[in-house]
Amino acid sequence: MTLAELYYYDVNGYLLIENAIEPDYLAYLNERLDSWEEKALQDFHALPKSANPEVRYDDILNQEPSLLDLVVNPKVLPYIGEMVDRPRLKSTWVTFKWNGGRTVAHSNHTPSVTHNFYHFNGRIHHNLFQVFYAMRDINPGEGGLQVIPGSHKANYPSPPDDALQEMYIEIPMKAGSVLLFTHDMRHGSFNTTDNVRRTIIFTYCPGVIANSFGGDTLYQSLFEDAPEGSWLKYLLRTPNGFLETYPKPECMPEATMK
Ligand SMILES: O=C(O)CCC(=O)C(=O)O
Repeated sequence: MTLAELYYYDVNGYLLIENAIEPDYLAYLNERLDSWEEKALQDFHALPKSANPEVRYDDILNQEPSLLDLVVNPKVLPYIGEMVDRPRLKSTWVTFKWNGGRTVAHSNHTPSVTHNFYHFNGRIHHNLFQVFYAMRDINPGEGGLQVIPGSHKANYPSPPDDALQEMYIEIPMKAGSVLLFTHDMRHGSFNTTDNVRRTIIFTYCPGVIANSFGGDTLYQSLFEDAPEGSWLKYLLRTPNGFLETYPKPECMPEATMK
């Protein structure tokens, strides 16, 4: 990470990186996701009329092996190495959002609960580091993430969202770009168009944090198949308090301070 990127990320809570997925890989992933979207459309039609027009498949990594290379995307790995302590992969999901599809604004930041805490102590530390890939262009109104820049450092608890509307900015994205952000930053989204928003989202966390569901062995079989000594194996390891359950690769992607 450059000093400019560190400064931008620390102040705002997010960073947009364009061309984060090689064009051939992006095309291949989108081909795979076409069948998921067909399935999602059926699931969407089965939803009650009053439901949020969104279909989300959690734990997509165990169901879609084409995503494995994305876990160790060389364009993103240095940022994970720089900003997450002893990182591991916690959650993976794909989301399709139709017109009216919404994620209500939220964040896990509190000014006082220290385990929910983005902080700086000689370097940036995260609890939850979000890696949000646009698989198609997300133009204004098409469900781009809406964020309150800097809210990951708020010292007061969030008032009701109605009072905050003017503080949100929306982040349009090009297909193949990635938005890195701290889950402490307040964020949500709303698709007001007829274009389907297609995103893949990964959460990385420090090795001490447990999976949200699926238990410690969520990635066991992928871990076993991953090459010895690889970053993939390391990121898929089980959590275990302050202990490492697999050695970190020696060749850490270090920040290039410019
Ligand atoms: O899918 C969205 O728009 C929201 C994603 C989100 O809330 C998250 O990554 O924490």
